[in-house]
Amino acid sequence: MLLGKYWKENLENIKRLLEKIYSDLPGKTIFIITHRNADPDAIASAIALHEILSKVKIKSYILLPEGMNEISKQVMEKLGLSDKYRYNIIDLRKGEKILINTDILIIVDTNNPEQLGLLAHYVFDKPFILIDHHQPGKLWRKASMIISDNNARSTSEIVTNIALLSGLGLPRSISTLLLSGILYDTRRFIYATEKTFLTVYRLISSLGADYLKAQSVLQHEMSIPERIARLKAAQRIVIKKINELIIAYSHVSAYESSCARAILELGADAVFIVSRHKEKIRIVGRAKQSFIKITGISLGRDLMPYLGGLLGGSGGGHDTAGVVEATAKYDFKRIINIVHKALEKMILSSSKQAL
Ligand SMILES: [Mn+2]
Repeated sequence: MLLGKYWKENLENIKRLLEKIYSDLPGKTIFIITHRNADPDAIASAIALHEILSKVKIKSYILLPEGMNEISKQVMEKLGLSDKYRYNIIDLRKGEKILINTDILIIVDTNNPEQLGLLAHYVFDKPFILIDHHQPGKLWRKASMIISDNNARSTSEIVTNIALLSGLGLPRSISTLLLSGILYDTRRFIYATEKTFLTVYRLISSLGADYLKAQSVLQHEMSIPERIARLKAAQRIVIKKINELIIAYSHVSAYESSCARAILELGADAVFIVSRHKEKIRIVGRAKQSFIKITGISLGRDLMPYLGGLLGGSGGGHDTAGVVEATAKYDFKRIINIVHKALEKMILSSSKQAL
């Protein structure tokens, strides 16, 4: 079998799971639980498992602590699944007592109870099966069965292999949903392993997943105001250079981070978007990874806190993304001069600079 060498390590576990499903679970009610704010990988894994269970007449419900995220809602809607699963998916905002009504839980795509939101303190009261691709976490110690896989980069891959091994098949839309889950967690295959591709091959050829559809349902659709903000930001760009680095400045009144991403995409090494929010000004900064490498300057650690001090506010963030909020007067030209001078000084005095 094509996947032979990869399946071996996990084959026995999946077989045990299927045996358990066939022998112990009929007649019982199962809750499938994902992490809070469920992403497409979590949702896809839960729904595919629900389908596999229902094929052998096992009743299950999907419990979502604090609902699903925006992209999951879009994926479900576009695959025409939102209505279909309306009665099987429980969006849990309160009422963790619901767990009393179950015999066994299946927890997917989660390694720590903290990620279960308001169910965190209740899951240990019931036996549970864990199906997950993350590093071993606190849930591992209490799980009555663990289906994991070092070569899987998403839970959807593991569930695909469960579906393949069960020989039960899946509806085309659910196979496509699983493929969206894999695409989402691997960031369109950036983090894929050799096994990911083999699993996807089987998901498409044996289970009928539609690759183009799985891609398109993940596509973020921008609203008209967001697109206009991006175009305006592009129109107002002020370009400056520090040696070989291109620094762009612009101003908009909303969608600052989306505008910043767009301008990086256009070719800037770093970008700063200035906006006014009532009495305050905000500067959203974004830089390419290469900018951090060349300059040794982290926006969140070095530049933004410094600018926050200069402008009478505060700043912070991560290496490539930072923000300053301050009470300074809104004057675009003056602000970009302050930012640029500070940046220039930092870059030119940075010991790591290799310009
Ligand atoms: Mn995942």
